[in-house]
Amino acid sequence: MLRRIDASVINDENEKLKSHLDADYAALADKLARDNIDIETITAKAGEFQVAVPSWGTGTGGTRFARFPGTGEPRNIWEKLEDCAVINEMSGCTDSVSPHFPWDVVSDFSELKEKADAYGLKWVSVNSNTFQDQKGQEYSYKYGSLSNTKKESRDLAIQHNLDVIEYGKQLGAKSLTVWVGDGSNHPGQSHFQRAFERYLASMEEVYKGLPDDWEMHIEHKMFEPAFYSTIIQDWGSNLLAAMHLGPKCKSLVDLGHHAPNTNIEMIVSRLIQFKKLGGFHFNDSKYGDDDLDSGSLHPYQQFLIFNELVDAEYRGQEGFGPAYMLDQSHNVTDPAESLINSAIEVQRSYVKALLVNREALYGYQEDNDALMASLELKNVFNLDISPILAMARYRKGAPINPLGVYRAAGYREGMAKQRPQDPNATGSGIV
Ligand SMILES: [Mn+2]
Repeated sequence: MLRRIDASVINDENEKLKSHLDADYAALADKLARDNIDIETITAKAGEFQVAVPSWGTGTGGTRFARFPGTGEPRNIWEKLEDCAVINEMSGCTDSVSPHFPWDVVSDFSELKEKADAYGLKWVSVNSNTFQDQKGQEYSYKYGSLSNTKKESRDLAIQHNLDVIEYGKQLGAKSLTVWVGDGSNHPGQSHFQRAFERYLASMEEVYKGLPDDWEMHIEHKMFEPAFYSTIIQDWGSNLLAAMHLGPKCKSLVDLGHHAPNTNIEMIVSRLIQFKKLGGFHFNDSKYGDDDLDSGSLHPYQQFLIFNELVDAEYRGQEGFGPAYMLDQSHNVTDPAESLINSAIEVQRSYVKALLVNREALYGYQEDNDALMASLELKNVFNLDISPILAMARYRKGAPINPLGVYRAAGYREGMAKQRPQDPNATGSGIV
């Protein structure tokens, strides 16, 4: 397999840390064994866990005030793919890439697929972009895309989504993620029901273009760019749209797209129950933002979400199989470092959720023993399971200390030389 960072760099660094890892792993194995948990079963599941990287996340993001580009940033999808390969080599748990169109359009998709294959990367959910006008676009999205009052703009947005499906078919993707910024900034500006009717009618046309084995995922977002109302503002509108459109349409949960203090894990449970959970965009949020690194602020919330996901897995819930993806914007860090770290934090939440004694928890719930139920979750959350994650990586040839190896390899410094800044580069976006 084609590599971006030489395996010998990883092996040399791993050699220095292996004896410490062995000791920590053995201690954790003993501790878990006291609760009748076999660490090897958990480590094997940790090794199977994967979360996709968004192509646009490999570039430095920005705000509506300014963007401060980093050095050695990828300038096109080929270079984004290179960085995604590095992120996978370091994290050992990001074997797929989610592209965004038209940013990532190429003239020959088979060539792009071949390149990804060589790196051992798959393409997952394809994303459409009708939240900005493209150069020379005949009908504007200024007042909306799929819900625009003008048919010409709606038709353009529909056709773009159908084009994105065609790109995805060539890459081997199996789902389309649709997020639109359509909404209003003034009370009275938009007729809520008519706008939603137009959106649904447009989405029906997109739905018709889905191959039989594809899914369409709708992403909701509370606000921004519209600041008064947004067409798919919350999970309620999202679910209504997904139910209206049909069984191949499901809801996607972006952790940063809810009002502060929203009980996201309960929303996840509801979507699981009604077979409408399509996938996730993982990130973290403090105020109204949706772009902080996963688990950087609310690791317990992320764990509680995975508690619901692992519970569904444990119960063998019908129709359950969400797609996991990161969606962040990196303004003050090296995007590759943030994505490596975030992927591992998401994996950490998954692994911790595996350690919950489900039958004991169900028992506490039946007995209305609120404190013991709560402690069943909290005690697991408080465990440091880092040795499991590090061992899972080590066994697949990834680093025990990913960020240490990434820095030791001097990847970004090398890219700064190879990739001089292109003032016309496109590709970083906040979704
Ligand atoms: Mn998102």
